[in-house]
Amino acid sequence: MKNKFNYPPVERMTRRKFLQTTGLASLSLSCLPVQSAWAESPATQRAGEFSELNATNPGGIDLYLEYKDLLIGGKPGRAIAINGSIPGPVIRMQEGKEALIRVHNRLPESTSIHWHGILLPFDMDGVPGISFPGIAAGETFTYRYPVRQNGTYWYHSHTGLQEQLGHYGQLILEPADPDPVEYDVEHSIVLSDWTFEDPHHVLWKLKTIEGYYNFQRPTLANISDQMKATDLSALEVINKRLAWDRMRMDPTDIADITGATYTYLMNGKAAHENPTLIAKPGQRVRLRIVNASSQTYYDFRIPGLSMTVVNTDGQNIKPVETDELRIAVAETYDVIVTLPQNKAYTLFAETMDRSGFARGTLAPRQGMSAEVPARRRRPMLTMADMGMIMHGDMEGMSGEKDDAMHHDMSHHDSGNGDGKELPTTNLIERIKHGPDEHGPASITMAQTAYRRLDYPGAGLGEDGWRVLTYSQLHILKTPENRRPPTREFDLHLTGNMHKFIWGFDGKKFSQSDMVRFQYGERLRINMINDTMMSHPIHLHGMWMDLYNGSDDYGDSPRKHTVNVQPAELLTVDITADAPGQWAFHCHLLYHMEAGMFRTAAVVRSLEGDPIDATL
Ligand SMILES: [Cu+2]
Repeated sequence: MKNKFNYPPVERMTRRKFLQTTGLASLSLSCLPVQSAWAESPATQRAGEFSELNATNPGGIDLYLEYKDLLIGGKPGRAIAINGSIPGPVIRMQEGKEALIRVHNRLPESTSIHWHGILLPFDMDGVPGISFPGIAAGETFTYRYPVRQNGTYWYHSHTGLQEQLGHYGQLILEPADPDPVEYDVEHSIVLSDWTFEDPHHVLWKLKTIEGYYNFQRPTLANISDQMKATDLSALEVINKRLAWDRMRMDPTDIADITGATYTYLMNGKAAHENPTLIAKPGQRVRLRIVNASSQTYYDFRIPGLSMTVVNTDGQNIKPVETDELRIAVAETYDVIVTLPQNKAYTLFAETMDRSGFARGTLAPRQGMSAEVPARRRRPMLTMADMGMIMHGDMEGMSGEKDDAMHHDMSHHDSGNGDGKELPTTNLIERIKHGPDEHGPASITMAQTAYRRLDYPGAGLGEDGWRVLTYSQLHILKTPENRRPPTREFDLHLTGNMHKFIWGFDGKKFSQSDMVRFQYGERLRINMINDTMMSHPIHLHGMWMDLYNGSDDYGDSPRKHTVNVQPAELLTVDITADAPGQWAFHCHLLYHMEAGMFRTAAVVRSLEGDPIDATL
């Protein structure tokens, strides 16, 4: 058997070696921007000055896409602006009406807009090569579709790496019925990440130089830091590191792109620009938070204020009070907060890897600010994050049956139409990681994936305040036609972070077939994260009902994007009610680009071609 932990000696290059070979060692990394020839002019507009449009008003709206020089965090950068700004305008739509959007492509290249989380005819979904050919340079494409839902969503490019350049904005769909969420004022919070490097250069470095942006690796010098943080002796720390090394994993690989290149933005503004949202004391303030980042998870909190979470991914949930929430890339959360007094509060969005933060202020008037909290320690992944559960490590797992451990990993389609319903509760608690046939693209992390809905995530939950978990999400009103699934399959999230190959079931998109959903069926997907990174998995066109471990299956939340944590087994159920073909992918932009992507075709029979929904 091939030693799965041995790489061919070629291709792998450490950062140090890269710097030596290229003679760049003496240059600071920030000296590689693409816009160096560009000179700042006083007339240059600042990023973050965006407008608001209503796409269901008579006549519809026009969006103009162009490259534009903007001041981003005060520094000149070349962005893809929508109607002159990054983020693009906030677009409102009224449920029950028809949205009409003319997109004018003034870029010298093809582009697209995908309406994230919106149920629509598949040829309006905006994914080049799947829904339509894309919008060629100089062309105008008209999107027109009925608005059949409400809530907070967003839109973005689905072409190449354009999203990294600012091609995104917030969508707000106003409900046709009275909104069950009561509020006096509302504000958009669009979180994102920005790099002054060419995103293609970023991707090239990720593929070529192991851990390029990870400057937080353990070194001999910081052994004492780790001892302090973990209460371990020096010997234990060293042993731990040796164990990690044997597995070719790095416990600090929380994010593959970090503050080394990223400027973190809230509403297009860097932390020092302090974007300020206005609310009077006593008002119920609805914050619509979207993570429009390419690659960055945020941990969001407002020190001194508790937040009531009322909506996620556009869906109203039973209100749950919390102090902090992790927002995966492409997720949305709406929270209600109230200023108790006439003072300012910091909107603090710390990156999951703690390499930076976005920040703003919620205050009764402009010009106020509050203390900005210190960044916390960089989290270390645990052995549990690697699926290395030792006996007795996990509370409540000791009574587990051994057969669960040896659950059959092969696809177990039970077929459709045999009337057999799958259980809705008491799902298997853990499962073995993928078989070795996942091939060279998969660094198999032996052993186990398990349900982690109660786990707030690496680096969270030990600060003495409440942190939201998926197990706390319960839908406010059970959707109609929610029924037990009749077919299921396993989907392994696989990757090799050292080679920057990402895929499903060990295959990149280019090597893979379509995933087939049978029209009308109720389908279960067990996602098994074989990697040590979190992946936000997004399905276009259809909801994923998240199995949240609740006894009342009817109140599971439904999501367009689910965060699958390291070594997690996470189950979703889908009603395949949307004819056509749809994208199904990891929403980390560079993972998607590296191959963590599938086409999900809704078919009449599982062997057949996609239903031609345009007829
Ligand atoms: Cu991913």
